[in-house]
Amino acid sequence: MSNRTFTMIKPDAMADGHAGAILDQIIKNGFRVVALKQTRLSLEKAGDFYAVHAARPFFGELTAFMSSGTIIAAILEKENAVADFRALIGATNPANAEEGTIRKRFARSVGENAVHGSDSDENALIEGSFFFSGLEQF
Ligand code: 3AN
Repeated sequence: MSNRTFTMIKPDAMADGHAGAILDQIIKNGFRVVALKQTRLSLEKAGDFYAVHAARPFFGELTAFMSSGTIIAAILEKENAVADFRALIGATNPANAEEGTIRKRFARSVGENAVHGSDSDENALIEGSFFFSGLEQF
């Protein structure tokens, strides 16, 4: 079990002014910031990042949305990071997310759902290295 996960604050939450509150909630819940940057994905890069979803019907919508504005990408550290972070962000569809979770508080919809959280240790590593070199991780 690894102690790191990867997150993005998505364009909806950035545009809605929630980045500060989301980072505050993450840090107050015991996650240490290993790496962090504001950036913007091109449509092509968004497609690379979400390649596992290429066959899903929402792929075009997802990549268009994820390249529609700036994001904040971060690697986070905590014991049991992947599972604890998934619990903190809540269900993919904010309508089903528990009260107080990041998606319940800040997401607009299932497609524009405020934050990404890795779904496994393996993907956390792959996704973190998509955005950050070893020299950028502390
Ligand atoms: P999660 O982000 O909770 O792991 P996944 O892996 O099922 O959820 O989906 C990846 C991303 O694809 C979601 N964060 C969401 O932005 C988008 N997505 C998932 N389901 C839908 C849907 N039915 N319609 C539009 N976008 C979706």
